[in-house]
Amino acid sequence: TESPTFAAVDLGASSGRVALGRLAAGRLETREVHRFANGPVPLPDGLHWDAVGLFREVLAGLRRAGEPVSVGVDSWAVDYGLIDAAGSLLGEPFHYRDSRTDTVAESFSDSFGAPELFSRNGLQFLPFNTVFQLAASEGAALEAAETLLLIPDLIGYWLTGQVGAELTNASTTGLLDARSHEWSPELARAAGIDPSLLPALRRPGDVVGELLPRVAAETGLPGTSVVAVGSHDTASAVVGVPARTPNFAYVCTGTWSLTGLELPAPVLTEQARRANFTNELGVDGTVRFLRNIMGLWLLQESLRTWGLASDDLPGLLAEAAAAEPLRAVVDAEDTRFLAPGDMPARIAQACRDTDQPVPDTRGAVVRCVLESLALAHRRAIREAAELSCRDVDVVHLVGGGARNELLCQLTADALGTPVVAGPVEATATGNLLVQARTAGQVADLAELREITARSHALTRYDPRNPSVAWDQAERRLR
Ligand code: ADP
Ligand code: LRH
Repeated sequence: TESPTFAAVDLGASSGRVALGRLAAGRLETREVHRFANGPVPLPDGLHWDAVGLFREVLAGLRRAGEPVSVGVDSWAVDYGLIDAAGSLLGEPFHYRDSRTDTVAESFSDSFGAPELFSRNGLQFLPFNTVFQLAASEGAALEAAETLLLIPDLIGYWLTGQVGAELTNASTTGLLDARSHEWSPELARAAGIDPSLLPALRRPGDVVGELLPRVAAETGLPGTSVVAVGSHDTASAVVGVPARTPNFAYVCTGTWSLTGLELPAPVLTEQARRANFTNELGVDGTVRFLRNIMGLWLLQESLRTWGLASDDLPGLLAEAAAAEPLRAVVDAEDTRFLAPGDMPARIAQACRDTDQPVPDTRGAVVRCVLESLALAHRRAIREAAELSCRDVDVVHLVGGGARNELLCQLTADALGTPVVAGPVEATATGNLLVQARTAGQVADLAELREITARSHALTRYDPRNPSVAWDQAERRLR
């Protein structure tokens, strides 16, 4: 008999896709059946996501999915839809790049006490953590709301009618207790919401439910169920890291560069808080100890500012490869780059602020972005290793950025550590393999990573030159 097929719905901040996967001879065979654009939508009251439009694309993808035994949904973290007693969505979800949290996040953190907040939720301070978004919200929607659903749980609800909160993504809200892994009613109340708004937690591998009859009819999938995966895309991406040794670091590069280590337990020390590290929950009780680096968003927004499309990327990357090395770097964790806008102008200003030459061609801007990312990867990995007393022998770079050879090489150069790039679709891979495990086809995380390593062509980048020049570049940012 044919081995069963699984369907992964992976909603990234810049694009969404539906991919199919099945195990054959110890490998995962995958096939993308649908891909669609995603991004912020400016409405009069702020930046939103087009959640209903995304759901339409999910249905379109599932229509092309053959007959999968299950579907798993993952997406970016922190954002949510509010549902009323009748089950209706109360407005399009806000986008995490919306500015309404700009001042509220800091004042909330100050009045709660930043050390106290970190000791409870273990999270890095990012202005868009759900806890801050809720503290910044007011008005009718929040008052009418019965249930808060994170984006993958909202899609899961529309597919099955079942409500719940998958644990890995719940851990990004700032409302989950880092030790007990339960919702914290105190944090919910501090954010100004009734704790009953937060639905029951579910774990990766749990069955969410059967497709609603209308959805089953629409997609032609009568016998398919939805299975909870690591619904935070970064949780699934780290599952999809093809590590074969324990001393690995990862860089999940897409819109963001999520950079750090997988640990068995959170690091909740004052040093970790000061270094602004986060402890997000992964599959099988693992912890993602990492920092959010602005990532390829810097490049995406530069392209948008120049009126260029992703087809223009290869040409620009060739210009960047030919540009002068380490002429100027910026701090790729600076929140000045968070909101949509004229990224080349912001980069130029950041260079002036640090007495560096302003990149004067597009190739130079792209080079500056990639070197700044490489430098930020280096800083995050070195600090994560130090704060958790671990060694790092290899860096796995996964996600869309694994297609960027210059970024991979620069990351290896900056760190002085080999980089293994791929898979590009680590998130979909992690999503599919967790479903395969629920179906009884895979045992543990180690086996699942072995399957990933066997299934993908990976590229190794060895560090080229001594890292003195990178040490100097780093000092320019201090
Ligand atoms: P997300 O999941 O956050 O939407 P992805 O993992 O899909 O992001 O990565 C998107 C990024 O991948 C793009 O911003 C782009 O920089 C990079 N990328 C995509 N295709 C290529 C390519 N052919 N060469 C280099 N980089 C690429
Ligand atoms: C990446 C990601 C990241 C979050 C951000 C909001 O897509 O999930 O892990 O911090 O989006």
